[in-house]
Amino acid sequence: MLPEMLVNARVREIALNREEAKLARALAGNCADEYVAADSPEFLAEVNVIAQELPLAPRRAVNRARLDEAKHAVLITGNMLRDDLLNDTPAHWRDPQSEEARLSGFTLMLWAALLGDPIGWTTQQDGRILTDVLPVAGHEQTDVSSSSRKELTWHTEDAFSPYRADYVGLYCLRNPDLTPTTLAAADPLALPGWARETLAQPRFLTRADDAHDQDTTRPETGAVLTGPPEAAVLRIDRDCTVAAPGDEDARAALELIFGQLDAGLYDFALAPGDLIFLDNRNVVHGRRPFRARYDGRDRWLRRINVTADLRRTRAGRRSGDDRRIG
Ligand SMILES: O=C(O)CCC(=O)C(=O)O
Ligand SMILES: [Fe+2]
Repeated sequence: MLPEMLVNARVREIALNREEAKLARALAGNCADEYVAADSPEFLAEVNVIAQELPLAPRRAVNRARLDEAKHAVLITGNMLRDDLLNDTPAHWRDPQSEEARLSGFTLMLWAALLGDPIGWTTQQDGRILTDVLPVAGHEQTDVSSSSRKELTWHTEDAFSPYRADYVGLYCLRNPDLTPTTLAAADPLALPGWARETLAQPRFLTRADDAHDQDTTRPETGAVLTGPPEAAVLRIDRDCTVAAPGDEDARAALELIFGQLDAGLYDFALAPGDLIFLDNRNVVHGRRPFRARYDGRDRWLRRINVTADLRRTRAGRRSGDDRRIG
């Protein structure tokens, strides 16, 4: 992360020193030796305990950030990566990966375990918990994370679901053009009172975005802006959220919050070794367009969804309330 890109004080940066980065890498390496995969059930059953062996100072800092209800993101910089061992950026997220990429998955899981538990979707990237964000040939103009030429429009991750993640973790392995991720938070007090009240009521429909297999999904009804003004909670997708049919006030209020988030969208470029946990309650996020090269050096992020309350997530799945959670 370049210092001049620290554009928003609400992104809480934790810079690892060399010693801390070495310790974290060694811990991830031990895990990679012992467990078959970073998202294997055996590792997931242990990761919250093992993560307590991460260095103390950054672990404390993550915990302070966790308790900050108004943060936009937690950023951990200085993670040790060996680009020379990564091999080519895969052409597709299904392709096999290098040992170094496998190790990076453990690194991401370990830091994530300080914020909650990872979850995946049976309808996304073949049900994987640890997913990859990389450009795929033929997807350039689509609305999924493997797009490139088209802006990935801002969204709450999986806004359609009451069981969406509390954090989206992105670990940057490569970003040759420093293509920015985008973020925006709401400012409820800058909206008229009637709009604030309308947005807090279940008068909006959000369909699942195209990253999900569409056959099992249905639109969900909900509010789009709730909680106290100083820590407002968003549930909104620029492309997938609409007002309930015939509800003119809801439509007008939605236009206002769309406009506010459009205007407030700011860039945040991840550099290799940066690991960011976007607060999926407080901010929407997206990605600026870029030109993929397909030369093995393309932008590559590893991604996980993290829930702060796994019991609630599991209860939702058991009740059949949400069949998409894996
Ligand atoms: O590529 C990025 O920076 C963000 C992609 C994104 O929205 C996601 O992976 O959920
Ligand atoms: Fe996203």
